[in-house]
Parts: sequence; structure tokens; C-alpha cells
Amino acid sequence: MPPLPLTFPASFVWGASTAAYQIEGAAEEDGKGPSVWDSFVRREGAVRDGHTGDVACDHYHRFPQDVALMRRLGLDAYRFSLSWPRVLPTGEGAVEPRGLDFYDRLVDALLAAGVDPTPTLFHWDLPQALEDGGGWMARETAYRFGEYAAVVGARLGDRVKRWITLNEPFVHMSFGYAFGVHAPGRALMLDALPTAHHQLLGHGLATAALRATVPDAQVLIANNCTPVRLRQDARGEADRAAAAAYDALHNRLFNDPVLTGRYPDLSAYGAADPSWGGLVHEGDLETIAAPLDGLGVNYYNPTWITAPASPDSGLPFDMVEPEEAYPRTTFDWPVVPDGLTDLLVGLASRYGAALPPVWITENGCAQPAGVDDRARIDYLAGHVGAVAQAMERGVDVRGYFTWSLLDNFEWAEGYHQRFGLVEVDFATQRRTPRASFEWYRELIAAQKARR
Ligand code: IFM
Repeated sequence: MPPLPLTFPASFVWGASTAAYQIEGAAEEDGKGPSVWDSFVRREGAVRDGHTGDVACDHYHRFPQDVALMRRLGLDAYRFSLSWPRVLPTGEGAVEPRGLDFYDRLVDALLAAGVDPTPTLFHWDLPQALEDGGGWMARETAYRFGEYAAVVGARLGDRVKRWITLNEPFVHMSFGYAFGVHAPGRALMLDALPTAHHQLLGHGLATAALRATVPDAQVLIANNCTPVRLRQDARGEADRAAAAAYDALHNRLFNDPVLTGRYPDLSAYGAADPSWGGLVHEGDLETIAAPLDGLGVNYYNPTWITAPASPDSGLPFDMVEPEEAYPRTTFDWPVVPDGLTDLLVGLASRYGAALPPVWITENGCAQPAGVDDRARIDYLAGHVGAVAQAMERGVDVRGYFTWSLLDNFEWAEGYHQRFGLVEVDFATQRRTPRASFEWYRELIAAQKARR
């Protein structure tokens, strides 16, 4: 076993994350409306082996068992997402009380287990009815999101204090709307850029709604962030420009407006005009930049960039493989813990006083099936250590949520990629804690013993 990392402050929050469509199942139960994922999984070839989230981990029915696992783990907090169409089947209008009741019961069970509920309002399962009206390409969706935030804030806000608005708007824009490999499966390429602005506007409106409905709300956004790296053999001016362009699209497009009230320079993507051709209305950036209590950072690996090899590539960068032989996950993602330290130190240096406390809202790895997951322990130990190093270098990090508590539905990969501290047998729904569960339990217990 790798040594347990250094001591963290007594107030440091240890958590684990999941998302509604990936674990809940009960896709058509208790009045839930269809989401874009319910539709997408039925498209021929969209998801490996035709897997769907119809049942997933059946968490909708088995949540008491899952909360018991969290208690055993000693989690301080649990990050889950609310299914918008479970609460508002068409995304707006009439509330489905049975959907809200489910989250009410979950929140009560978590509190009874000493686990702080940390819901995310949107983790990619947009109500299909809203997608039919344009989805995140339509400005109206942002207003509907603000209204939905007010509904759940009013119901849960007496007990839930830490809220996350969006999960990874970059990934939703690029995979869902630009490449079409995730729901809603639209392949708009650079024409998908409006979905960035509309998600961010929704974030701002939801932040205002939560502040209005939840006394002492702490509001965060969970952005997927990557440190952009250059290979040794590609460090010319054009490579640096390509890296800056990629950084603008993946990181700064979602962090800058929220933290500084400005969009980065997107001229490399044909959006030179600051209003993006009239899409950004007066006052939008003020709404988006409403002060936050924390920045959620989801980190998996760095991205290596060079100048595009072909002038016809359509993008101002190429993604390449690193020259180093890093260990790989079953997703073939390189394992680079020091990328997390670089990322956090880089955020602090870029945003300075504008950076609120940082929360690692996702970090974890896909590993082979089986409970003896030594590679996951190495991954987690390395990354928790990387957080400690960033904190030693002055970055204010308040919590760490590993992805994920359970094996679950990994989007286009179906059930083929396993990220859980707990193995799930999807035929029987049997949960078996892995060696990494025990390792994380001991880590948390040791940190708590020092409190
Ligand atoms: O499973 C996903 C999660 O939904 C969003 N962040 C990355 C995870 C692993 O791919």
C-alpha cells in the first residue's frame, strides 16, 4: 500500500461523486419524463453494445444500501446529481412530486448517516422536451434551468447547503453538441459554441435562484479542467499558439466568464466579436460572473497539443500523445498526478484573488473488473498527494471527491469502463467494496482522527 498522504486541514472535506443517469435507473418510474440520454441510448450504435441507463445501479430503489456504504466509508460529503426530468418531466411547468420526494428521502438518509449532500443540478440529462425546443442551443433553456433551480432550492434548501450548478459544460458542449458522441448527439462542430454561453447563462440564473431560495447557500460550478502540455519535440511558436487556443476552448471559455466576467479571445474559433454575433446580451456576463463560493475542478489527465499538421483540419490545434510512457487506465487515459498540481497552481496564478476556494469535484480512474484494484489505489494516492502539494504551494483547496462511489453507466462506453470504489455486478446488483474502498476508508479515518 502506498503511504497515506500528509495531513490535511481539519475542515477538509472527503467525498465521492456520482450522477443521476449513471446510477439511478428507474428511467420511466414515478412520472419521470424522458431525458436526452433516454433517447440517445436507443440510437443504433450510439452506446457500446447497446447498453442503456434504464436500470444502471438501480440506485433509485437501492439508495439506502448505497448510503450505508458511504457511512462505512466515512464520507464527509456525497456529490450526486438531480435528474431534471424526474423533478420537471418536460423541463418546465408542473412539478412531479414523486421525483422531488425521492431526492428528499435521499437527502434525509445522507444527513442521518453524517454525510453532507452536495447535489449537482445538471449532469447532462436534459429533459427531451427542452431538447426538442433547441436544447442548449436555445437561450430559453437557460431560463428554464434557473426556474428548475428555484424549485429544488425551495424544497431541499433547508437541509442542503452546498450546491453545484453544472457538470463539465465543456464536455457537454463538445461531446454532446459538437461531435455528437454523447446525447443529444448533434454534430455541429464549431457551431456548437452557443451551448457554452447558454449553459453559463443558466449557471448564472441558477446561482441567483439558489441564493434567493436557500439560506446560506454555497454555490459552485464543476468545470472539467486540463493542463495543456507541449511535447519536447514540438515547442515552436505555432505549437504554443495552438496550446493557447486549446486552453481557451477547454479551460478558459468556462472559467474566465465565471471568475472574471469576460470571455477569452476566441478568434481562433471564428468568434472574434465579443458579443458572438449578438448571442451574448447586455448584462449576461454580469449574471454569469455572480460571486461563487467555490470552483469545482474535475481532473483526469493533461492534454498534449501541437500546431495542426494540416491547414484543412478545421481546428487551430491537433491533439497528440505524450512522449512519456505513463501508466494508462482501461480508458487508455494517461495517469499523471503532477498534472493536477500544475493545474491547481496554474489556476491560482492565472486568477489570483478572483479564484474562490477550489474543490476537486471529480478525480478517479477506470480499471479492470475485480476487487483487487491496486492500480486505483496508486492513482488515488498519487492524486491526493498532488492536491496536498498544490496546497503546500498556497492553493486553497477545500475538498476532494473521487469519481466514483460505484461502477456505473459510463456514457458511450456503457458498462465497459469501471470507475467505482465499489464493484457492481450489473446482473445481480450486488455491490462489493474494492481494495481501494478500504484504502480510502483508512485515509479518511486517519485524517478524521487528527481533527
Ligand atoms: O463518468 C464521467 C462523469 O460523468 C463526468 N466526468 C468524467 C467521468 C469519467 O469519464
